Amino acid sequence: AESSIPEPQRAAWKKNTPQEFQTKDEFLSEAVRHIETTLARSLFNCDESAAYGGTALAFRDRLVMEWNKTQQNQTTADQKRVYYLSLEFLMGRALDNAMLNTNMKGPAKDGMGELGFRMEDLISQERDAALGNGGLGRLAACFLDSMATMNYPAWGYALRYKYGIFKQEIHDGYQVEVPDYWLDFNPWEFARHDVTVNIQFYGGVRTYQDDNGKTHSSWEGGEIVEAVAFDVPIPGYGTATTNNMRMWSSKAHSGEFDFQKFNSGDYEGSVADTQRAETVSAVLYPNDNLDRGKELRLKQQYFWCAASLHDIVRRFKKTRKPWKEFSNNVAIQLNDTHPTLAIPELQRILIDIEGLEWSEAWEIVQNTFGYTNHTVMQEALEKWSVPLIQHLLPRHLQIIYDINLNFLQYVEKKFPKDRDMLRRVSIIEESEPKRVRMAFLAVIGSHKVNGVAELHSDLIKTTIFKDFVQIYGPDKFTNVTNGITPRRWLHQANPRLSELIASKLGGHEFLKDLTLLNKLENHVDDKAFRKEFQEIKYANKVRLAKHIKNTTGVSVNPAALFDIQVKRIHEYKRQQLNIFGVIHRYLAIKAMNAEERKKLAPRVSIFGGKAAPGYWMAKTVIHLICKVGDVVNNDPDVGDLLKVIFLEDYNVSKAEIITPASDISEHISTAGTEASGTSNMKFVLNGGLIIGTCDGANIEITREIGDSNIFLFGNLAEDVEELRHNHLYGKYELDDGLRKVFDAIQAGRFGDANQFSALVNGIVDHGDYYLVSDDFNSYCKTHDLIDESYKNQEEWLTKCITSVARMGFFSSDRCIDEYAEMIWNVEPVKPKAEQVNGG
Ligand code: BZD
Repeated sequence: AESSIPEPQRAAWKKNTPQEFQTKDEFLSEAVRHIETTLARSLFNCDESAAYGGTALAFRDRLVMEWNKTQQNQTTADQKRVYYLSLEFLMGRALDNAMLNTNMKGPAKDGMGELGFRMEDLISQERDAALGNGGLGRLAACFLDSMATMNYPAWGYALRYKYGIFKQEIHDGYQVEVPDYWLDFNPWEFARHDVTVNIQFYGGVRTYQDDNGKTHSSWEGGEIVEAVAFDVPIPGYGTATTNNMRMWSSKAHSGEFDFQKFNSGDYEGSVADTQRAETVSAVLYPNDNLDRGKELRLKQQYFWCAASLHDIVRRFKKTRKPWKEFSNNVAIQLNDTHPTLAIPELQRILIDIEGLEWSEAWEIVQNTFGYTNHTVMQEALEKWSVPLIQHLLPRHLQIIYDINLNFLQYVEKKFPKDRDMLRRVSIIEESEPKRVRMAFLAVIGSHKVNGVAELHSDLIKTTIFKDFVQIYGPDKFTNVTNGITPRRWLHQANPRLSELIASKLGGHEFLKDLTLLNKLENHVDDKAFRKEFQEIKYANKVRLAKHIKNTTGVSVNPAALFDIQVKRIHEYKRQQLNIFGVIHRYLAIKAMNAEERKKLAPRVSIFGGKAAPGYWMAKTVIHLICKVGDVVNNDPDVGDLLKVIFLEDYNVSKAEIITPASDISEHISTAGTEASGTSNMKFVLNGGLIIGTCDGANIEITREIGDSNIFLFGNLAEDVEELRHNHLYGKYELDDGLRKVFDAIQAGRFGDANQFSALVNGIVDHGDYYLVSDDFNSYCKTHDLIDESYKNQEEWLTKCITSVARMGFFSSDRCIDEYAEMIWNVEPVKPKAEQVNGG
């Protein structure tokens, strides 16, 4: 505590605490100092990148001071902390977020203006921190923002990939992957070379008896890789709380390389070892919703779990509390099954190292962990091969087997003689080779399991975890519907809309309590407000049109209806349904006379998203979109009536430009496959409408905004199984409209038809697993309805405004409060009065 430090030291420290800035000049003196000294640039060679650097460093100083105080304050408060373990954090850029959350963008903007720079240009100098694939990683980032904003004592634990998700380039209509080396200038991280953990791999287990005849196990031998901590400050909005995200980076154990090998003449061997160690945190696996079972991925998972747990346990031991207090001090949330090895690892620490009894340790483990599931799709469920775990983590495999044994004995008692139940719920799948079902291990090792939207949370209880509901009762399973941070996804991405709302609601409180948006409904008939709302949408579309022109060369009309689908390319998300619908529309336009064409609302169909490098079908979909674009965009018959755009390299910072510019966005997964979706929430919050299936959070969005404000179509989740069955037994007919689309593709109207045969055959001959044909007619009709609605601009605008007003539920602040209360049992820690209150 502070009182233990002698007064003169305290005074000296206080006197020399770095200056905070409130004004333009105070900001400039900090920024310019950094440009001159930290970056070694002068007035004569200060370009945009240096100006960005100076601004970032000036703000970083601010964050660091609050960060230090927050950590000190949270330690003294001695309350339960939350640790959010996620293999992905899709943070995007940090500068604008830092300026807005500290409420000091104004002085910075004015200051940099004086140096001759526009703040938007500086902001776009920053590279995205793209340590994630899609929704799962972005959810983790939104949660960090919410936890800091609401003063929860929380840390994120991450892996510091040297290469984030690849950069996507489109060459001649094909995706090309380029490595994303993002670390050459990253002012937001602090290397903690003094915070390291040695992580063990391979080796074997030695069993021995102590003097009392008790048996012990010890994991010995193998190789060591060192984990080094890198910390990133996470500022809350309008609060001094600044939390920590700790990223682990791998390096060779004994310094640069193995000096023993070096000294014995094996120089190359020592270099190879070094590189092998660094490989562990080298690259983010670019698959979303697919498990490929690669050894290096398992190494990453263990490396990061073990380092994080070691850190958490070390922090707990400093409190000198007894072990039974552990879960009153620590809540660990598992973001999907990727961190599930943390469960046997904590059990190992407690029994092998700390000497607790099995059952005492196991109770601590179960009380500590919560597990969030993000998918029910079989191909995405992690199952690690037993021989692989045996080889890499021999002691953990034993512990997993012991967990399973205890669990199966418990089940056997509850359901005597149900052999099939035991086979079904066993952590070990009796395949060749045997495999460890990580989701089952996560359920068994946690006290709560949650899905991410109501439908999804119901589905996990009736499908993949059905037996576990019988075993543990329904209370172990719960729902926390996803949300998004309104700071980044409204205030930062759409500043004009944020200001307009603030002007109507009398301030920015809605950014901290999004339910206040409901007051906007009182203004839905206010002429001036409506006009301004509409103008903002138009301006956002102009901005996106410029980006489209700059990156693709295609001119699009900002007055056209912007129809957007941006997300990872996946068959279950059905970008193929969208592009087939676009072709259908194109064929219809071609068949129209001039009179009919005049009546049609002009459209721009915009796609964006990455395909996993090995996902051939997804790459084919990108190719088709590009080829359709080439034909449609150059067809003089069509003109402005239809444009088809594929935006390269969709990522968080591009989403900030794209999201505010939509009229309609597409969330059209096969019912029952999209766990929640979060971009659906972002689009509606930014005054766009959506077309969607009855899937994931679309259902709850409909409940909140009203079914007249959303365009729903397609079959329901409950009917999917039967429809799939019908396809397999030939009890269906290909939709007529879709047949015409396929005819056009097969006639070569979009280039070599062979290129697209797998896409067509998957539907015609191979069971149409994602039910594109079944939903096609209803999809196209719903788009016709959209055309009709868009013609009545006043009614459309009313729908948009009403929807924004009703989106309060989807703030990630609400999610975090639900997790805190139902799963973590943690309370906020108020920042100390002496901390500066941003916002
Ligand atoms: O998680 C997504 C779901 O598909 C969305 O429906 C949901 O909204 C979000 C947040 O809950 N899942 C992913 O993004 N999953 C992955 O990216 C992923 C990555 C690696 C391995 C498995 C899945």
